[in-house]
Amino acid sequence: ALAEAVNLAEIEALGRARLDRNALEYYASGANDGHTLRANREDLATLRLRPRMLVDVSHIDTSAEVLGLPLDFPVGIAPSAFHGLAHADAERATARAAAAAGSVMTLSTFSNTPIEEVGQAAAGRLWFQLYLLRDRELSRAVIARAEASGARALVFTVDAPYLGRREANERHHFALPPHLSAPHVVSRAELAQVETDTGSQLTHYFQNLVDKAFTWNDLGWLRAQTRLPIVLKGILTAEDAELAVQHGCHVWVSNHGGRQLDTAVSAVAALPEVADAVAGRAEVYLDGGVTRGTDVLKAVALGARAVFLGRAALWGLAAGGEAGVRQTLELLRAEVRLALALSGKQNLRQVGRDLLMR
Ligand code: HOC
Repeated sequence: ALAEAVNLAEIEALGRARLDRNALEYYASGANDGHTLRANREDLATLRLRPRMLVDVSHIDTSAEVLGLPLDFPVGIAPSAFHGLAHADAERATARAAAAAGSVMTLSTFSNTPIEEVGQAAAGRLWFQLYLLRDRELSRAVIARAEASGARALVFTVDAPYLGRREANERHHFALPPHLSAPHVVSRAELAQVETDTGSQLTHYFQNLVDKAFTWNDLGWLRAQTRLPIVLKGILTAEDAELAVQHGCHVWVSNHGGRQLDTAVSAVAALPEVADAVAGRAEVYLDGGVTRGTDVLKAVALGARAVFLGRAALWGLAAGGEAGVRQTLELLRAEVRLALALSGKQNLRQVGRDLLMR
C-alpha cells in the first residue's frame, strides 16, 4: 500500500499496477530502443560522491530558490501531458501536492485541466510549459491565460518540433480516452472529429499543432508576448546554452525523458558543459532520471539550481492521486536531507563539484 512505500521505486510499482496499457505505455515509453531513457538513470547512479566527515550536521537546511520563488527543497514537477490518464483529479492533484510540499508545478500545454483551475490549486507555485503552436494567436492566448492564472515562468520546450518515435504507442495506437480533453489547444468536439478521422492516432494530430520552423531568430516574438521569465527546456550543449543566455533565457537541461532523440546524451552528462557555458548568468535546471536524494545532490553539485520530476510524479499520481504525489515529494525531501548530512554539508550552498569524484 502507498503509505508503506519507502522509496520512489516502490511508488512507481504501485502506480504502474494501476494504469491500463494505453496510459502506461504513454508515460513509460522512451524513443526507439530507450538508450537515453536508461542512460538518464544509469549516469546519475554511477557518479560517485566524496563525502566529508566531522562536520556539524545537527541542523540541515534543504531550502532552495527558483526565479525568486522559495522552495522547501530543490525539486519541482516537470511538465508532462495528460495527468488525467493517471488519476481523475489530474493536474489539480499534482499541483496541490506541489504546493503542499513547498515545490513548484510546471503545467503542460497538453494538460487535461485548464490552467485557471490548476493556478488555484498551485497557490502561486506554478510555471507553465509552452509549445509554440503554428497558430500564433492561439499561442498568444495561451500565454495570456498562463499569466492571468499566476504562472511565474514560461518553460518553452525546444526539443520537440516532431515527437520522437515511441514505438509502443505507435504499435497500440495511443488514444486519449473520450472523457479527457486538451483544453489549451483543442475542444473535445474537435478531438472527437480527429479520432474519427485518424483512428485515434492523436499523436500525429497534436504534433501538427506545433510550429516546426521556430528558430532562435523567433525568440524575440516570444519575448515580446510576455514579461515572465523564459526558460528553454531541452538544452543539451554548451553552444545552445550560450545562445539561450544571449537571448535572455534560463536553461533547463533535458532530453525529454529519453522520449525524443534516442542515444542523445543523458541529462546529467550534459549538465557540466551547460553549467560552465552559462557561468552564473542564468539559472540552470535539470530533469531526467531523478529518483533519489543523492541524484538531486549530484545535479546541484554539477550546477543545477533545482531538478524536476516527470515520470516519478506521474507514478505517484497514479498510485494515490494528490497523496501519492505528496508522498513522492516527501520521501525525496527526506532523502535530500539525509544525503546532505552524510555528505558533510549543512545546506545546498555548500554543494559543489568537490562533492563528486573526477
Ligand atoms: C500525444 C502527444 O511532451 C510527450 C509530450 C508531448 C505532448 C504532445 C501530445 O509526449 O513527450
